Amino acid sequence: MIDQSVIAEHNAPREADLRADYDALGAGLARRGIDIDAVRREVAGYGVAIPSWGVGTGGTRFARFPGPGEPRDVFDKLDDCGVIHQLTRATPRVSLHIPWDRADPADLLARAEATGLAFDAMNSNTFQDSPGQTGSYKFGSLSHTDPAIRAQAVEHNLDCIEIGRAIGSRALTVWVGDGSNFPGQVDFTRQFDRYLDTMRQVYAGLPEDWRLFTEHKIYEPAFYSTLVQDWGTNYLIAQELGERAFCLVDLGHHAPTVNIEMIVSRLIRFGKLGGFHFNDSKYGDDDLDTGAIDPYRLFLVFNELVGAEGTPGFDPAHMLDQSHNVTDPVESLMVSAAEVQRAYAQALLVDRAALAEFQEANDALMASGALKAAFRTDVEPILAMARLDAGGAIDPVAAFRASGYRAKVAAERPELSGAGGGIV
Ligand SMILES: [Mn+2]
Repeated sequence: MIDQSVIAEHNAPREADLRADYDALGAGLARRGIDIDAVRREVAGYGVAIPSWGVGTGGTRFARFPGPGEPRDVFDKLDDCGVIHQLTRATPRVSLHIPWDRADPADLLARAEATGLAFDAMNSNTFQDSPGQTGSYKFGSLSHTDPAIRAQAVEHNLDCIEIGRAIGSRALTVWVGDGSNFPGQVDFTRQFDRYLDTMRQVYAGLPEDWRLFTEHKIYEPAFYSTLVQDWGTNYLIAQELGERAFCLVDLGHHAPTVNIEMIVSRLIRFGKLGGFHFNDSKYGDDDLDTGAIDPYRLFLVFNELVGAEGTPGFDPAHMLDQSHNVTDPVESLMVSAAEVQRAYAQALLVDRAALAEFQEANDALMASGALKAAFRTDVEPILAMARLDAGGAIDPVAAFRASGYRAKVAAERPELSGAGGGIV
């Protein structure tokens, strides 16, 4: 962890300017009937989970270029996640991935406590073979033609639940790579029926206070057909499984022109929005940093979420899920957490009464303008003030660079080939 005095030293010369910027923004928002302190309190209470695999350098199908001081195991990952939360105060939970993060639950809890973190959803992995595994997932997992391999995949998911129970997790996220590469390779209906049957067994093993999230993805690793390819199939699964089954929306898992905020709205309307994997994309499942390509789309997603606040049972989980190939993962995750907070803060500024009036009057120009007025507002002083109040850094990346943390862990962590990366 970073010594708190480093953060105080970083904040001291920046605080007066921040307070001046915050007061100026507050005066402008007050003229719009918005209380800046109320927005700041909402932002301060908002958290987005970090995926454990995100703190390692990602990679592509072609290569992976590891950076210095990469985490060697789940405990190093928790340390990095702890630093991200220490500086941003926006990432209080970590999402583990089994088997990559398998460890004694008591040790996991101890390190989480030491780093000030809690555990978010568990993620199962039946898209690759693990050492010691009997049957191969080359031709699928939960939907495999071989009942023994399907049973093995079910058992793995139940194992993830057991580990999660021991460390205080309350959800299981299931994403499978099952699909096909050739027309005719699989029977769509029989494959889906096999998946529904195995997922019913996983659902039956879910503790009463847990939720099950299924994640759709349009393509990859299968390139002709994918078993859970879109939100429609995902919704059917959640409907079939039961009331504790929900759909997880990964922003990158759609065709480039798909209207994701509208999918979010539909899932909210029918009580099946489980949560998000935030990232950004230009072409496909690019896993670029959240808000790096299309921050307006991220804002429009949050506009739907803020609009739905107060809906009974509405409690989506929020997590980052991205791959860092050319940046320091800790820096990318800090910036991305702020991008999610920024979209949330901007969505809180939307004049919803005025927007509803414009919609009723079919005033398209003014309705669009109501959204743009919120999106154009620079809310950075609100985010920075929320961080400062909570003991975080006014500028997390600058504070991280000043801390020397990366050089320190680079000296302590010998490079391990093949560790860390993963794109889900
Ligand atoms: Mn994902």
